[in-house]
Amino acid sequence: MSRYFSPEIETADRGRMLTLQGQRLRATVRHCYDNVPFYREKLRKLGLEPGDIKTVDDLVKLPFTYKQDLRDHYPYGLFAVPKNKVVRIHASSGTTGKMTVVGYTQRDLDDWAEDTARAIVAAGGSREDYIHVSYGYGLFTGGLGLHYGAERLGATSIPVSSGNTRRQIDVLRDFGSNILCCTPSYAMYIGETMAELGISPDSLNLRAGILGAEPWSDEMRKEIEGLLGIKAYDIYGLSEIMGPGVAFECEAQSGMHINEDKYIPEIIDPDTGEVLPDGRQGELVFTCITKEALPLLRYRTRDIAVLSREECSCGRTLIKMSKPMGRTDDMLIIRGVNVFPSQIETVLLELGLSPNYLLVVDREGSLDTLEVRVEMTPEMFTDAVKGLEKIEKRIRSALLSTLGLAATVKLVEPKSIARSEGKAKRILDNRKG
Ligand code: DLL
Repeated sequence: MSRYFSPEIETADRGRMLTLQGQRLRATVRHCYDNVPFYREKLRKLGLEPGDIKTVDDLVKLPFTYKQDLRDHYPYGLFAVPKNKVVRIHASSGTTGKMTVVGYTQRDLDDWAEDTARAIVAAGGSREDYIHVSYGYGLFTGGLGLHYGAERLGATSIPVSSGNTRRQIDVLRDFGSNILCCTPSYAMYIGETMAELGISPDSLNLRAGILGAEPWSDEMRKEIEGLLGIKAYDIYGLSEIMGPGVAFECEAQSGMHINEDKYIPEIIDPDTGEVLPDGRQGELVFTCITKEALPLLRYRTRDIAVLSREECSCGRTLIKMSKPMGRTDDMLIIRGVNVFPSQIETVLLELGLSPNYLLVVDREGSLDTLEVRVEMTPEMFTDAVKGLEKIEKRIRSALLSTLGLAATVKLVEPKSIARSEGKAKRILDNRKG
């Protein structure tokens, strides 16, 4: 069993990596300039020609790209190839009702499968393994992202998708799954359910988990490892850049190696945009250097992290990022679903309700819960209880269809949600770790 999926890249020396990145960056900037009017205009405004970008050091000259830019060009306006070259679409939540839509050519999908195949090998996987994929299949990138990586490696994918925990456990046990891919909170839930059912982890063949898509702590890692009898590896990614596998953890379990042959990372000061040296905490920014369908330059992830070039005991030379330590915006991740308070506000206003609301996020056992408290208008306050229940139900189903997330809804008395003199406080996050 090889320790690396792409040894020549994963252990490349710095000089070789910089040369490769430079070549690919030049080609990408040219591709963006020639095929994406948005980038052509941006570069022209800065007085830049593609030829001005020669090496990775020139990256700082390039403009940033924001989630808002994707939204402004919804759905396909930043695509750099004709429609007949796009073979797949995925999407994730945007800051308002609109989704962030991403596209892939066949070569993009091949590159992506390589990313997640590297992650599976780094978690000790090989072609002998059954890879149990419990990330959601669909517009979310988790399911299909790991799925194709497993097959690319020559392992066996088991596309269970998320939900139906009892059946997940049957499949884990009866099909002999070796590696479980899902969000850390779902891994924990599976583990707890097994304990409740009296199913010992020893009755499974599970060795590892490849867990990500939401923040999780080292304490949670220990709990999951204990409950499932596995080694739990972190995996990071975002749809705009590719999906899961932008970065992945190795046996050292101390940060995630970035697939920097495809995504050049930078850490910047989120307020000034200034690039910070390795080791400093700031906003993670990625430039895609192999993407055909949606090549993004200096994309502001809003994730706060630290980069490190310290030698890794696994032998990989790929730069490492820390676990994301927070976000520069107000995006919440609840049961793996990205949620912006502004989306909830839009739903409430569309239903003619008060924009005074509070989101209470908590964790019951291992599952995140969301309670949306909405102030009644004075007219509603005089309504009979039955009428209020109906409104709560309407809000609940509107939230479910917009966010894909079940929430508890509570109508509260007018003026009972604290007003703020500065920024409104919309979120009460009681989750720890
Ligand atoms: O969550 C892709 C993914 C799927 C990653 C499966 C890993 C496993 P999005 O839905 O676009 O894509 O959400 C991206 O999720 O900017 C982070 O804030 C957060 N995130 C992703 N992975 C991690 C992680 C997928 N390992 C956003 N730790 C990112 C903490 C994570 N946060």
